[in-house]
Amino acid sequence: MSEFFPGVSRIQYEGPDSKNPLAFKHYNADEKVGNKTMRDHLRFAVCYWHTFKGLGSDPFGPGTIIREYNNSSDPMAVAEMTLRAAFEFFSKLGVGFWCFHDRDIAPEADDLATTNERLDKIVGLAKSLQKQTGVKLLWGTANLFSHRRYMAGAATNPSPYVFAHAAAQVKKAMTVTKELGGAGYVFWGGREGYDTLLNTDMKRELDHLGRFLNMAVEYKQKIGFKGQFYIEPKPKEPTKHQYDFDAGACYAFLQKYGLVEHFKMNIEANHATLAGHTFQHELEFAAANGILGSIDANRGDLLLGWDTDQFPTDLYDCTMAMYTVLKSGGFKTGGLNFDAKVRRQSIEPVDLFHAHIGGMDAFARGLKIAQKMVADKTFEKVVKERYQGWDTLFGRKIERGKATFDELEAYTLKNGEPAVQSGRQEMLENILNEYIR
Ligand code: XUL
Ligand code: CO
Repeated sequence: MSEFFPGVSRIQYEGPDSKNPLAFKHYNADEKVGNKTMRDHLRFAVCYWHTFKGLGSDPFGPGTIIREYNNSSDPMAVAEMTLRAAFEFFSKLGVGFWCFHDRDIAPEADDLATTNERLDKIVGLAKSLQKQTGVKLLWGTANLFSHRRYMAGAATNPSPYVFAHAAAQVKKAMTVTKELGGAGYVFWGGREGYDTLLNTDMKRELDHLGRFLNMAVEYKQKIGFKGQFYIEPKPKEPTKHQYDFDAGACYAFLQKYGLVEHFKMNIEANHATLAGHTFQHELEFAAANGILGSIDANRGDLLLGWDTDQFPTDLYDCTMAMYTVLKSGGFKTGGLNFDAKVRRQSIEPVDLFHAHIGGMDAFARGLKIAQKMVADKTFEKVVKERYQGWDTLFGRKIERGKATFDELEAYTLKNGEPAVQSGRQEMLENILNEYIR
């Protein structure tokens, strides 16, 4: 069978001195960092939608990228060639996982039954390619936002018939994710939000979204799908105001609708920054609440303010993200999925390799630096010391809920003004700079 990436062979680790753009300088899959290999720490995944279906279109013009595997007028032939190209890419890059939306891998037909038949055909091929290459599915999901029926949302659509269509689609997407041995299933809100309150019943829409996700949990149990459910926060785009705004909003939503035990978060870097948070803030919030599951690895352009989905190259971001991941015990079912796309002018297939190699190297460096920070306990000691008052009998009594306002008033009246301490921020930032080099 002919190759889709003929000029590229399996990407090798050549070390930090290599000048070869098609080699890893830092990601050495079998090298141990702490007690696990880099491969097992980082669990890299390639996303299907940007890497194989994205052709560089933007609001001002159509795609700029021409791919050989699109060279047919038969959409199923294109789907099959694209899947073969994708598995060639995964193998040459040496990633362990991939992620997809149902409609990325198989084209939608005029009716749901035919669409499902098409999906089954491609899933059959995906199953055999997974077996041949050893590449596994990190998570699957459904595209509930591209078709015009979903213009007013899927689960939050004013029409129950659109809700029903979305339910049927998710049912099928979960079934094929299970069939492919997926380690997870993602719910990203798509168009679950609103553009104007003049035509929106917010309470009803939120209740419907809660109902929809509970129905998904019921179906998961029915078919015995053991993968992890994730919710992926995003504050805006495509709607002006998405209900899954950030990790905090999602956590409150999951609690209200009795879903917390069934979901973890899939945190995306660029979604965090769109919400006015740092990437690490969102990860830390999720970790603090025991719901950090997986990551969509990318970065935004802070001067632009939309979801630019660029490949991650910022060492501070990668380091601090891995610091939180390591402190919270590492990935279990999740991993680092490159939900990122090459720029519109990066029109050659080799650009896809450069992009992923750069992202993998950046996270490998982040992992190694973060592991050293964890092992040295430098920042951990500072934090512990800063809160040491809470480890005294006095502090513990408050934490355990055994103190009252009356007692605390009496203590303060007797002991006077509490001592204050420096936060040492500048010193700590300097120490961090010593790690990142
Ligand atoms: C959209 C986004 C999605 C989800 C999967 O911004 O991130 O691709 O990751 O639906
Ligand atoms: Co994403």
